[in-house]
Amino acid sequence: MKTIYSKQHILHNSLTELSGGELVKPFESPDRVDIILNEISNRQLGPILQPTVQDLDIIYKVHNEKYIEFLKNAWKEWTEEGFKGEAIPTVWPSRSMKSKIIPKNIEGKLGYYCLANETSISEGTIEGAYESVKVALTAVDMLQKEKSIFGLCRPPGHHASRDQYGGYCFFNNIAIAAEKLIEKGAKKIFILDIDFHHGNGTQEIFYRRSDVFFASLHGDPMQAFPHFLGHAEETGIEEGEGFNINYPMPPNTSYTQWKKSLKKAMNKVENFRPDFLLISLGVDTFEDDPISFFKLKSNDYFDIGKSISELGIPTLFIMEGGYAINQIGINTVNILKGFEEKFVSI
Ligand code: SP5
Ligand code: ZN
Repeated sequence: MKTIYSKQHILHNSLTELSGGELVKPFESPDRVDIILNEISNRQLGPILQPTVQDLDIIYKVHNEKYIEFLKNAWKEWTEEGFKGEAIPTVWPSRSMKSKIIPKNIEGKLGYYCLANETSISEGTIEGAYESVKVALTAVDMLQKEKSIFGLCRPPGHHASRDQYGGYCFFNNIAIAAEKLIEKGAKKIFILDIDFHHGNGTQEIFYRRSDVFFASLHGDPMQAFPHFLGHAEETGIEEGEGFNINYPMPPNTSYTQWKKSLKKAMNKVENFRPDFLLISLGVDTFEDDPISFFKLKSNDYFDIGKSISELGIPTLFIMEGGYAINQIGINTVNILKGFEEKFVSI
């Protein structure tokens, strides 16, 4: 399987994450990519390629114009205000003050466009985020010829909604990939999100649509980030009714329990018969992940890959989370290797 990644992911290299009341080194760190790449070469998964030149206007199909403008200028505006640390909001249009009027100054705008403030914006953040989109788009181009591709995106994307960033995500890479496949003629896309966290951004983007089915397996939002979306009751609205499904699971969920949800989601894939299957690939379901609470083991990832491949659908893997730095390479490559060993096209 070919891997696409951009050397330039390093442009996004924030120093701070607000975690448990402290500013710590971000869990979503640049070395995540290096460790995955290293495992890919050691186990000879296949060629590792840089992204090609891409028309980035497709981002406007997924994200709001003002939001993109905000991201482009955020770091500049933050430093021009004279702030010393990295850009983090302090106030939101939350339930008791829901004004839709967008403030002018950067502190107000950060609150308007941010959904979770563990994610700092620093110099190069937006440039790094664009590189991640290029990776996803290049992977889409190659998927036309290949049965499967791995887009090693960083920063991740599934928490980014139409006009909000957070959860380490700025542009929703997998949603942009789906739009590009549709632009190229695909009629039906299935996005299966197996990151530990609910893909709130992806759900929101496609919630009213029946051409993109979204299914997510994740930690119950009653106890896990992003807390305010990802319940089983959320099934889509209007034309999208019945094309969204969530499988929230409790703390300490084992692979046996998790796989039951996977099988149900795979059933949905089979009934929907998509042209392409897009996987939001997070390995933060791992037992030793520092911010999550499932109990999957390294060998289980091999079985996940094998199971997904049995669907026999051209598959694009897009990297999302995974923070147990020592095993992130092994776990990720186990999924991809498991997929390759089994794939039989139908
Ligand atoms: C792409 C992705 O995986 N984003 C995840 C963002 C999670 N951010 C906040 C997590 C807060 C978890 N707090 C748990 C502390 C356990 N020690
Ligand atoms: Zn995650």
